Amino acid sequence: MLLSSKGQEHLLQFYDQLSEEERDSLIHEILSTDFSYVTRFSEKDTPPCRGEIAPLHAMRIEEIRSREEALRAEGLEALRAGQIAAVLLAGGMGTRLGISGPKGCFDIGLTRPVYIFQRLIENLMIRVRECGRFIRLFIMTSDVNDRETQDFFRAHDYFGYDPSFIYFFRQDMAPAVSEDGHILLKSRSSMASSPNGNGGWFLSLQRAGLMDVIEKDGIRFLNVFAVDNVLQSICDPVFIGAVLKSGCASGSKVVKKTSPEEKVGVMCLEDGRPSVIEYYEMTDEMRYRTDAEGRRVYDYGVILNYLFRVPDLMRASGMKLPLHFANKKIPFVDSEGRLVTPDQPNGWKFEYFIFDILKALDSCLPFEVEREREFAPVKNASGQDSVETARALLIKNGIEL
Ligand code: UD2
Repeated sequence: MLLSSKGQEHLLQFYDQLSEEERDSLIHEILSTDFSYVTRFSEKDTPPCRGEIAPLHAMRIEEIRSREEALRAEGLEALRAGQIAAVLLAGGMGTRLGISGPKGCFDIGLTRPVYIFQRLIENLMIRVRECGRFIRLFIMTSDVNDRETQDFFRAHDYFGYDPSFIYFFRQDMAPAVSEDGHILLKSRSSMASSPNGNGGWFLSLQRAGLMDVIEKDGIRFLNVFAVDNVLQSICDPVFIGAVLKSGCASGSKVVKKTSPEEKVGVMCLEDGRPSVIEYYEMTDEMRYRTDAEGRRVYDYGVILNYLFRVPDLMRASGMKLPLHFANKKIPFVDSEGRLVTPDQPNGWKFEYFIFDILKALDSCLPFEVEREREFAPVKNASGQDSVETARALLIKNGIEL
């Protein structure tokens, strides 16, 4: 009944051939699947229209420097009062890097092991020492890497962090579908699925029951960041102070673009609300537009380090986020039950993006940081944003590898 109303009866095509255990597991999977992704599949052909785009001014480095002491003091006070927690997004698959395990377990060291998770914890420890207390750290994993991630942290003694301040939670999974919207089977008794993108983090955190910790501790802001930036500055008191003083519901660390053509998403206003416009959505007129002082107005790219005010997230969490669709090669079993590994994209994965949450909030402070000091993403096996470029930046920042 459930399946026929969704046009997905084929999920039971091998049911008669399954063992009792496999049947139970398939039924459990079906009952715990969120079919709203499939229902929204038709949105793929009608991407939502963008609203009116306008510049959103960033707090620039010169201004930050001139107010740094006061901003730092305000941020440290909030940290010392336990009002800030960190959220590490580590549910992704690391496909571009070409590794099979969790990205955070990747070793970027040269003469000693330097794991990505280790680098992040080392950076967070700077804050712990600065504010004299451990900071709550929520780590989002997914079904594909949860066990390995948790085992890795345990095996490395949490890199010196107090484990009672670390909370792992799993992000939700989304089913993967064929070109015509049918959920693919990865085996006769299991559906193909993938993590539902980094925009689902707050719902998953709520579902994991972690709002209890947040409420009990009086945590007011969450600093959410990506696993792949090995120079990630976490719970930066100056950033926190700036967002607190601005009264904004959120903040976003940004870097000045290297050129108007750089392929990064840029902070802007959309119908008066904070938003990110992707590089491919920008016209040349936007790329080169300058203000009265000759500065380009769409010049600050997001690096995936955000501060979100908790009550505003709660208010926004009921809102429907846009769904993004990625055309991928997805292994599946055919109608004969044979596993097929396609060499061309054969289906679609669904994802929510974190920056779409910004639009559901009233305000955001873009906060400029020095790229060379805070942004060393490890995304690709070679070339731009690769292990080599990240290593070079770490060495430049005096970090031994
Ligand atoms: C991300 C941002 C982009 C820019 C860039 C800077 C999004 C959608 N894109 O691009 O705007 O800031 O970073 O480096 O925010 N993740 C999960 N679960 C998922 C998918 C991703 O936890 O289902 C995590 C992943 O582990 C990583 C982060 O999200 O920590 C970004 O991953 P990505 O590869 O999807 O985004 P990317 O690098 O294309």
